[in-house]
Amino acid sequence: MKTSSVVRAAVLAAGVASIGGLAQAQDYNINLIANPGAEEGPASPNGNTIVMIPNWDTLDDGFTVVAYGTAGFPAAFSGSGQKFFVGGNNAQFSTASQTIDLTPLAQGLDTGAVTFQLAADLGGAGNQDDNASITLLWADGAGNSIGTSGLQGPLAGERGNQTKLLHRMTMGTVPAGARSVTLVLFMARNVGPFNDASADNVSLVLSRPPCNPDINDDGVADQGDVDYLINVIAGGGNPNNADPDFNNDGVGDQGDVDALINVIAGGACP
Ligand SMILES: [Ca+2]
Ligand SMILES: [Ca+2]
Ligand SMILES: [Ca+2]
Ligand SMILES: [Ca+2]
Repeated sequence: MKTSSVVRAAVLAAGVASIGGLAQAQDYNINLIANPGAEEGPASPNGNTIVMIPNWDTLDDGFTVVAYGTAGFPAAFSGSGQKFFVGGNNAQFSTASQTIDLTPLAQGLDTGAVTFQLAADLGGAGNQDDNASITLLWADGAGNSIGTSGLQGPLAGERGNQTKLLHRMTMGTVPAGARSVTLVLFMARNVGPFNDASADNVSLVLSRPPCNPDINDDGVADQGDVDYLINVIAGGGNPNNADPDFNNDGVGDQGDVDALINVIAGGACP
């Protein structure tokens, strides 16, 4: 059949397209991964064919999507949706990845105080140790590696030799100066021709530490802080070296005063 060459061409086209359309991280506290649960795009009828997987960069290495309940594969569970990622046929190793541009969050990332939470449902089949793992590759503005983070899925023993996925989560600090992150979903086969490593609900969320409304550093958050901030924004002295960009939008202006007043009144951090 010529199907594989057609699919390969489509996958390569998708890979090229993704270079020009790098997804941008626009905010904290949201999942930065697109199509995180394999719900977009088609499913392979039996896992033996490769399908187009929207938003993921794939190689022609077997990595594919299967519907829950397909013979030999896990059953759906609460929150699973209808489909999941699987290692695929004749694949000792297979991968899919997404690279996210973190430039919009640069100001926060340069503080070195941004944290991440990486989570996914990861699994495999029966008593086989086929397993899924995730690696985060953090890079600076020049594309140089500045650190890695990882999440390992369960082996057969941890699954009780059942064909299913288990929730796995890890947290850490984003390396200061990060400007992009590549998430690599890595499927490893240990038994048989089929790579049964499975994954679903891939989530990468970045968070900032809580804001500090005590701008003037006198131990209380009150009108004095608002006055201090207004004075700094107006070009006045800043003896406490406070960051006037309270709402982290890149400029010090009335928006910061409004945000500070809101926080002091009991509102959420911007
Ligand atoms: Ca799913
Ligand atoms: Ca296998
Ligand atoms: Ca204060
Ligand atoms: Ca601001």
